[in-house]
Amino acid sequence: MKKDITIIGVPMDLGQTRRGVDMGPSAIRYAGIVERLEDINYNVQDFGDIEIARPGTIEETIETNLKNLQEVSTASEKLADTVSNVIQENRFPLVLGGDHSIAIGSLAGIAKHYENLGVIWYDAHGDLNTADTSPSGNIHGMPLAASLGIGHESLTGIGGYEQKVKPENIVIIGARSLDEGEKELIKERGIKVYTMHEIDRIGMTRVMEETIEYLSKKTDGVHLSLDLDGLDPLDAPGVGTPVLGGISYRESHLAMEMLAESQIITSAEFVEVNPILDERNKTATVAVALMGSLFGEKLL
Ligand code: B3U
Ligand code: MN
Ligand code: MN
Repeated sequence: MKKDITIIGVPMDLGQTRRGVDMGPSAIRYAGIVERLEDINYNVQDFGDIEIARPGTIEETIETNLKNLQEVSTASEKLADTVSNVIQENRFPLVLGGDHSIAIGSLAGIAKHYENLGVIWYDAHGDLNTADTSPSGNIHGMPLAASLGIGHESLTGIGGYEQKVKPENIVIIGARSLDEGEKELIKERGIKVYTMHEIDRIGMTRVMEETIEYLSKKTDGVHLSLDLDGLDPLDAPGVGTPVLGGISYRESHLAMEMLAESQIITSAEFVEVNPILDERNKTATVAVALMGSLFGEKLL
């Protein structure tokens, strides 16, 4: 069954320090996401953008090294409510970032609708930092930890509950830049990770077969959180923290096509598109093409 889709833009750039990622939702719309999905016969509604405060407009009352904590936390609550309403209406939420801190709000809104939500974290990074382990204080390096219930309470408590996802329901794909604290957390909690080493070694086909098998056995819904920096910077140059040696455009298409075939994905977000750092909107165009495949576009 094809669900109707609601697109939610989140022009968030407060989770990191490079300007421009707030224009991600516009760039993705400009690259034709609505038409692309309508062409494969979806009913698509564009909710528009969640309102994001400008830095410094919300008074910081909390003592912390986390940058823009209160703005990020306020926006996350709004996003959580919006996403939750979309699911309530029996529509598929497709969230467009914005930096990856928005996943805190997405997951807070989504997870309350599932007993056992699975998460595929497609990313060069683990995003498993906390205030204590973060080298940067940037909240976009923390959303997966926050969603596990680890970190500052202003991030872990979004939506009024702590643990959005269980460690055994997470699969990270594409990791190649993990901080020491993140590596420890991965081992300690037993989070499944396919680093670039495994992708090179066993190939994307097997990585996705295993991921789908692992998650479909024990979850009742799966959220895809796709950070464009999971891809190689040659294919997706418009991201804030590019890391060499990433997943190719072709491997990513294959991954999306296999997810489409499996029908396990129940919500998705595409984040970190930064048109200011991009080459002629290439990264947004790649994002749109991947969304096409995720929603079942066929080559033949
Ligand atoms: N792990 C580093 C860098 C980083 C995380 N996510 C992105 N970059 N995009 C940090 O700052 O937490
Ligand atoms: Mn990320
Ligand atoms: Mn990343």
